[in-house]
Amino acid sequence: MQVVKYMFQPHGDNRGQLIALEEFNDIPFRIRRVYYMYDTAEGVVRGKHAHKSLEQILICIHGTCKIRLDNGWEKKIVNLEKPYEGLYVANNMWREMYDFSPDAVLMVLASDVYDEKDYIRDYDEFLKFVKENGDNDEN
Ligand code: T46
Repeated sequence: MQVVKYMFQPHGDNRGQLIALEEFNDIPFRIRRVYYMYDTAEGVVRGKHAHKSLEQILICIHGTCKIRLDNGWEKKIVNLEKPYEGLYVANNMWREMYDFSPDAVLMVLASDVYDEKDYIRDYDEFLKFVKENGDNDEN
């Protein structure tokens, strides 16, 4: 499983840093939704689901957190620690977000609007789905 991390270009000057993200230039899909989570309680694990078709980029714009990715064959842990790095999370990928620092703000750019029907929230159902839908360890 390849972990795809984007390193965004900061536009820095003596006032500080600015990052601009444009769909199809910096982000590989049309951005149809932005959401973010903050004030995450200690010890919490969020996510614990996959999406059938949604693609996302996760950016920890403040603080730090960890992301566990699982494509049904392999698991990887990714640290998000910088506001200029974005983790691409494809569809058919189980994700868990955890170890949030108290000041963490995790922002997500999503390729579609919110749709509960796109979620797979049961791990066994996820394994069945990826195995039936022809995904393999190249993901
Ligand atoms: C994902 C990970 C990285 C909405 O009303 N609209 C939205 O766009 C979202 C994302 C959530 N909600 C509501 C649904 C729930 O009542 O907000 C509540 C918390 O959502 P959820 O439990 O799904 O949050 P996470 O952190 O477990 O997962 C979220 C995304 O849902 C998911 O797509 O990939 O972040």
